[in-house]
Amino acid sequence: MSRAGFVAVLGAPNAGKSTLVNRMVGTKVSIVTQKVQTTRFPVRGVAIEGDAQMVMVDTPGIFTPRRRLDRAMVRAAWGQARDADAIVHLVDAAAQIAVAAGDARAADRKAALDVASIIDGLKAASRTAILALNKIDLARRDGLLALTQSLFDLGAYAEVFMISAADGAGVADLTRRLGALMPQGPWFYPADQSADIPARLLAAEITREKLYLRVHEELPYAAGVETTAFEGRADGSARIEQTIFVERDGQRGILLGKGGETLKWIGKASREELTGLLDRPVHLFLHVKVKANWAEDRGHFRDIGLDFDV
Ligand SMILES: Nc1nc2c(ncn2[C@@H]2O[C@H](COP(=O)(O)OP(=O)(O)OP(=O)(O)O)[C@@H](O)[C@H]2O)c(=O)[nH]1
Ligand SMILES: [Mg+2]
Repeated sequence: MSRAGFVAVLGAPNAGKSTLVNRMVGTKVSIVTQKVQTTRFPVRGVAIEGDAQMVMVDTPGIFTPRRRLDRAMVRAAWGQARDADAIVHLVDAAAQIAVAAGDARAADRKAALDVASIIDGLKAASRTAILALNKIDLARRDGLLALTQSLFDLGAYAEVFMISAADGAGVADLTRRLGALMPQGPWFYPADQSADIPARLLAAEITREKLYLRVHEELPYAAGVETTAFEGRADGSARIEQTIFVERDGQRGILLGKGGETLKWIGKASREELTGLLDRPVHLFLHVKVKANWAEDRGHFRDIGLDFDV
């Protein structure tokens, strides 16, 4: 009898959720950057452990929302947790230890507040989760043990794993455990399928990743990417057109860069990765448009599967 189920990976922004899901799936299904709030909508990847198929659901980070988009992101993350057979609460252990030691950066302190609110949310929903302490490659052993104890004592977790999603340490143990938790039943996806994100959405995400890597401050959060055309050509290549929306004129200038070099860099990096992911030559055309309220556009929410009215 086979087993199959859904695993929601929850956590504060930047905890390493997308990195973990990509590693468990064995291929890149979700974009990763060093910036918070990279993932904007739940992304599914399929991991297999023995006779168990786990649909790994990468979720947007849970934080205190300000914009409509933030609210929809956080709501979507909790929605995935509600529907999952198992929940992994992924915590950046290095950030938590820095807070406990009193030498945290502002981002670490923010993450600690988000972790506390996630624990409250789990308890309010009467859900126990698996605690996965991530980034142990950056954490001191004594700090880790103290952190494990203090978090476990809060009563929201069934068990604890220590992992590094980046280098893979501990991930096999976690995967094995999750596999054993999946209910009996037929698999949801064919054995050779690892992702179910539509190609045009994946293409937009890859470009957004490159944008996050290249521009800073508020600009990444003020930008959205939409694939407007995606055609296979007779020679086997793909022709992709995308629009990057920004909110203000000045942001458009920064995104273009001197002589257009910033946009050129983003386009080249995205095209190169898409060529590998789609396994065919890619012609990528990027346009930048100023649209003050793109993040308030109902159609954009629909495209990325978020609920506009929350
Ligand atoms: N050193 C180290 N870095 C890690 C580890 N896991 C993830 N990272 C890094 O942490 C950063 C954030 O990783 P993501 O996977 O994008 O984090 P996320 O939780 O999906 O973030 P959001 O989508 O913004 O909520 C990236 O720079 C990763 O390379 C780890 O185990 N060790
Ligand atoms: Mg992510």
